[in-house]
Amino acid sequence: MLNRDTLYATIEAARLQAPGTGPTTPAMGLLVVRAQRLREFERLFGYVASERLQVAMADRLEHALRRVDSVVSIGECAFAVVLPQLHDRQHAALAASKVARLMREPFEVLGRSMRASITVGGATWPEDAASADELCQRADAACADAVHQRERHALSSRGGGEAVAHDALHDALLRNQLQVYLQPIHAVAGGQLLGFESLARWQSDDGWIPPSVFIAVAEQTGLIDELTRWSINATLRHCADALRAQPGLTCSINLSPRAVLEHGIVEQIGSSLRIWGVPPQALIVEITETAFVEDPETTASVLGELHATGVGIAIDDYGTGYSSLSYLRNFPVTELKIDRSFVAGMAGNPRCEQLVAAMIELAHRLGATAVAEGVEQREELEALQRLGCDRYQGYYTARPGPADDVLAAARPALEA
Ligand code: G
Ligand code: MN
Repeated sequence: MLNRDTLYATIEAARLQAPGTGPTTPAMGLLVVRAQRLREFERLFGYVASERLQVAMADRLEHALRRVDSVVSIGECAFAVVLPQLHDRQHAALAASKVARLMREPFEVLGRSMRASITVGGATWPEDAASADELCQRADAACADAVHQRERHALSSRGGGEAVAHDALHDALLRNQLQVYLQPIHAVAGGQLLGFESLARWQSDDGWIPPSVFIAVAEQTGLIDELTRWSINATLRHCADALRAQPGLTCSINLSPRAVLEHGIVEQIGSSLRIWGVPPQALIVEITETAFVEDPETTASVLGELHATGVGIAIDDYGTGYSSLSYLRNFPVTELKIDRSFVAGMAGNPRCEQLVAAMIELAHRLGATAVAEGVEQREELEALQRLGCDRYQGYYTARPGPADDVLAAARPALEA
């Protein structure tokens, strides 16, 4: 009995229950649960046994799942499980792993305890698929992948498969699909160009992949050192020209918390600076406060070494992380980058303006520069002028763009 219509109707119903949050948040998921090597099982235990196994599997699934989930039979000892209202992809991965674990337990069939080899594949909507049919295909393909990789469960590799993601990113690095975008940074008072922040962008064959995604992939798959090396070299190559035109400019680069912990990062930055003829004082390394969570001692000591070579150290997205002031105690920060949420909040919320004022003062008392991120409106810039902020960047003045274009557009300012 193939209940394809029932299954599609159940999937459609679950899609409508979707909480409908951000574009990367899966709204629902589908698991395909299949007993493998059924013929072998039947040879061992008889035909009746596989019929009973089918019933026992259904029973176990029904008991394991949430009330909102539904189980639909899709074949011999094969089921689809529709999971509405997922929080995120991890939620689907947890469900797949839980079901796979439960299916490993022996089944009581015909008075005997027997084990079956059962694999679970999962896919999420809208990440992996645009239709019920595609979702089923993806989950089924993930189930086949699991068998192939000798795993008990797998999620569709389109959204999160590490091996696939690793290969794609590696390939992108080789094929120069990654690009440096630059966003100009200006003086709050006077408005002159002071430097650029470098942002990595990846236009894959399937479209733009957000940095949050590919940086996470790089960190998870061990490509972070390669990505960092690429990013430093590509950035410095672009900045070297601009710096020749205006020696006082700075060039800011984002380092992921993991990249800071990679062996030899200080030497690597030093050698890239020499290769491109960029003085260390022109480079600012940006890290988020989260960098101090995983391994605060090593992070602080690496950044201390880097600072000793003359490179500036900025705390990025300041005020949103696990803000603790303790790491600032012994740490040579040269720049605080006030997160754009505070900047955007200033207009409607006087407390935001007070917080921005306090962050600017904190920066100054530490001998650091205060930089406002994400300035989108004239009123925000005016408030920053009143508050004595040093530098700003944001859509109000300039969006990030391909390095060559941004530098070409800045040429008159540079030569002025
Ligand atoms: O974490 P970090 O501050 O490095 O993030 C920089 C990101 O912020 C970039 O992806 C950039 O495109 C984005 N960005 C830069 N300026 C603005 C802005 O004015 N508004 C918004 N919403 N985003 C911005
Ligand atoms: Mn940044």
